[in-house]
Amino acid sequence: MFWQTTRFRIDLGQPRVMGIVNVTPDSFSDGGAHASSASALAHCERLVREGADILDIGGESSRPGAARLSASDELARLLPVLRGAVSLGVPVAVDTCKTEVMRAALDLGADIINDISALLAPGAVEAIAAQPACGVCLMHMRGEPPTMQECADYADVVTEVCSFLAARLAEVTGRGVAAERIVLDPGIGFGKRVEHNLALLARQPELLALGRPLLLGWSRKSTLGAVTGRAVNERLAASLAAALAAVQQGASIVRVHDVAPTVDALRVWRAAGLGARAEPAALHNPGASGTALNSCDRR
Ligand code: 9MG
Repeated sequence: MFWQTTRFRIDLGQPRVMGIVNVTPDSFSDGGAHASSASALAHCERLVREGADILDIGGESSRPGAARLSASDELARLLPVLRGAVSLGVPVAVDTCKTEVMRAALDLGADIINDISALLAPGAVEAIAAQPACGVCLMHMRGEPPTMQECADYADVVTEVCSFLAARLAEVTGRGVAAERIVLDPGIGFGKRVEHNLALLARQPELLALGRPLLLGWSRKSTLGAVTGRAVNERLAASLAAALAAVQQGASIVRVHDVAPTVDALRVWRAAGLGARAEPAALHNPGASGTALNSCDRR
């Protein structure tokens, strides 16, 4: 199973670690520690040294209650960091919901668009379809960050998230984006309460049945605080446990702040032989298997 992105065809035969780089003064979990371009780029370099397979750079905070930013302010934060990050030898994702930001990031060489609103903004699907190969992550979110926790009501959260992601996958592929460019994400914490997030973990195989690889972001999230009673800066152990549980439940990519410890945890998981995966029939890609590229090989 592969994830096709602009410059890299990422082999998902083993779980991949996506390192988070927030270029935001109001990020929920790192307090805006990387708000200047130089320190954000230094953080990118550090995450790559620690073993990140993919970088995810964001200029607008998506924490519950976060204020929205204009596209020009988001670009002013993002582009100087992206310019440097694309030369670090790993695929670079840009976390944005704005079509204008997607276009500019792709023009500058971004490999992946990570969109917490699943390309629902006007023109977003067209911006992705206009590119021959960029990757995209379609995430489920109920409402929008400023108010999303007020929308956390579901009859059956897993069924509703599956239906939403299936519909977005059908829409985006129907408009010309190859399925092998797309991964799906249930959006832990985005308009969901503790019990919803835990149900999504317990029933993650239902999401896998959508036939695309899953990206999961549990790192430092409030559900982990609710379960452990720990503050955001004390959630490393809980984040590692959640990442491993997500991978054990079939996740292909984990989006994390703490790259080095996650890489170590996954090494132990693989050494124990737990990493061998049968390829689900729905995920088999005969075209990709013929090319036999190694992990994250450049195209
Ligand atoms: C930007 N961002 C914050 N949390 C996220 C998550 O869980 N998944 C994805 N894809 N992006 C996220």
